[in-house]
Amino acid sequence: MQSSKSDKVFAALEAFRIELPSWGFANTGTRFGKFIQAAAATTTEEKFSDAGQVHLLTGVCPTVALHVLWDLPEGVHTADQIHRFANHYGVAPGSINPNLFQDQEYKYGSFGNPDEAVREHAIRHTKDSIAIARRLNSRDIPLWFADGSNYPGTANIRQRKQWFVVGLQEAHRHLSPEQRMLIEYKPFEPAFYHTDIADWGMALLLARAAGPQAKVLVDTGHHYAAQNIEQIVAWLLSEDMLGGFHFNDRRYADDDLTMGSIDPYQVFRIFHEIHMYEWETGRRADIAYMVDQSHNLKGKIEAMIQTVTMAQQLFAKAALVDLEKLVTTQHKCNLVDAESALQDAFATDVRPAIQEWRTSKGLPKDPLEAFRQSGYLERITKERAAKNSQNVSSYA
Ligand code: RM4
Ligand code: MN
Ligand code: MN
Repeated sequence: MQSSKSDKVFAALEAFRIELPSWGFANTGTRFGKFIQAAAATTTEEKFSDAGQVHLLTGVCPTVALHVLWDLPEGVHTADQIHRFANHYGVAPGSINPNLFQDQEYKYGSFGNPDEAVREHAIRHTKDSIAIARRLNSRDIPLWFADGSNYPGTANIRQRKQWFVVGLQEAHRHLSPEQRMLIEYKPFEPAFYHTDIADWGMALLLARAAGPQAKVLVDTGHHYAAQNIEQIVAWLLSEDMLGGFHFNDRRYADDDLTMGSIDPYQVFRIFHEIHMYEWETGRRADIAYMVDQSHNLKGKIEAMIQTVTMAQQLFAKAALVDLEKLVTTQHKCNLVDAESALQDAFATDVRPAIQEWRTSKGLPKDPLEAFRQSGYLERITKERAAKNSQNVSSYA
């Protein structure tokens, strides 16, 4: 690879960090049941330990996203313990995710529930989560709502929208100046007729209504199959409203598969829009890159290393687009050459340059191989097998 290209790859990798989800290391499944892995993390401490391994080997995952109900069951009282895990395992707490979907009272919604007491409960939990985030020096509070309805006529859509505005404004007032609220959207599931925040436009309107520290979170699995996600990204960037990503890949629905496993060109195109925005504006896009995946069949740590490696490759490839050429050819409507600017970058093998970068950082060239050699998996399998064998094997 020419040195100008490998310089670009190096610069891209220097700028790229990606957050791991604590829940990606635990036993998860589908609504039909869970497949138990003997090595899966059974406690928050084990999740930190596993995330720490991925960071140790890749060097680009310094933070781990936490889900309040699953990782901080005692709320803010668990914060000191989290600090200890962070120090011990070398990964800091990242985004703090309130859980507004699992309690029984959320059967008919959280912020959009017709029952005022439930709405208040949901808002309180969100404020508590903001307080936890403050204690943990976490900046971002992603909000994903399962709210919606299953049958036409059963929910007052406009009324619920208004309740969302009120709830989000109330929560926004509790943010510290440096904190952000990231509003996630999803068009279907668990609600199958209407979802209260179904798409990026709804999330954008609600974020604007909530206040200046609210931005939109794009979860790549939360779109209809043919949707042009990079266009959404470009629009959110131009509106200064793109707060972050939850990366995962999908073929049919919100499949939570490994990033880039089905359609790596889609992720490349998203990264290209970001690089192009930064190049044109001279401004660094302030975006939180996060993984939101659940690996039901693959080994969890291996799948996470694979994800991070793929993310680096696609981010680096996108940095190789010849933007001068692209802009000129776009201007002249030279379609074939403009398209080729993307295709040439995508076709470039950036793996050798990434390996060089890793070596320059004292990191293993091949993090997956290094993980397999490390003995970590064998150790945790022994330590956790008994605990995991007691785990529930079904949701029924
Ligand atoms: C949802 C959504 C949220 C995540 C939960 C676990 O589908 O993507 O971001 O917090 O799953
Ligand atoms: Mn998500
Ligand atoms: Mn999801």
